[in-house]
Amino acid sequence: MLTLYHADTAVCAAKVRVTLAEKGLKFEGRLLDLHKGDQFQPEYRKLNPNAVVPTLVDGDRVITESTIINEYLDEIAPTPPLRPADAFGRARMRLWTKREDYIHDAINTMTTAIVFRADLMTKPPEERRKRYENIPDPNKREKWRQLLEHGLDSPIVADALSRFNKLFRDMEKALANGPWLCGDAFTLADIGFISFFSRMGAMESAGIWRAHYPRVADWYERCKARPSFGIAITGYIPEARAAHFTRVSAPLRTKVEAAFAQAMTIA
Ligand SMILES: N[C@@H](CCC(=O)N[C@@H](CS)C(=O)NCC(=O)O)C(=O)O
Repeated sequence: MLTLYHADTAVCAAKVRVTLAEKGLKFEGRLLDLHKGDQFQPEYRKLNPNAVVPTLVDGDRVITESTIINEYLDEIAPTPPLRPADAFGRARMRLWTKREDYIHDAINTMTTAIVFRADLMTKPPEERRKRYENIPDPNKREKWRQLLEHGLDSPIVADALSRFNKLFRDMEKALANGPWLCGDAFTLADIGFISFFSRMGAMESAGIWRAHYPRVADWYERCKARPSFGIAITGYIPEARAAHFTRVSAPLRTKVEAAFAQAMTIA
């Protein structure tokens, strides 16, 4: 039996749920509340020393890192295949999946600057500090501190938007050759980015690709049309949370779009 430690709206956990849904694999879910700090509990950190989700447990085997978990799932349950059959195809796919952590960091930047910041600025400074002071990685901790202080005006945000622009530009080029990032077949390369787009959409920021990258916009519509999108992504986002994301993000939409346009000029 597969057990997945995950969180409802966490984009990295959603990446793995999409793979599980595409393969029709059953799993036992253990939901963590990241806002309450379940990820920092010593029992969980024995499984995942980085104090993040997801973690997959397969019998007595513990696997961390969503990109690696996705390849593991494709190996233990090869049908339908989510990797190209040939070595060169898999190498090309991994050029996409290798970028996932780098782009995830940008997603985390935007979510922290837009939503987490709005949530935490209403709380006393000690409570705000508590949200990030247990993060094991000192760079990540410092990033949180700066984003809570400066929000969208932080240079970390400009860097995140520039990462998106480069990704969209490369995707736009690749999608001239077929409906999916590796051509005709839907693969782990596509899966790796879907929940990131969903998060940006939930933060009212879909305009940053819709306005400039039409093939990317069509690709995302195709991803949303797959049953796995509803099962693994929207099916886990509580309505109140989605409404909260919209409420907090809508007033910042123009600012995000202007900052993205600026990032396009320097990328
Ligand atoms: N590279 C890791 C990143 C995992 C990650 O950062 N997960 C986030 C949620 S998407 C998390 O658990 N954050 C914990 C926190 O916010 O303290 C992966 O792909 O599994």
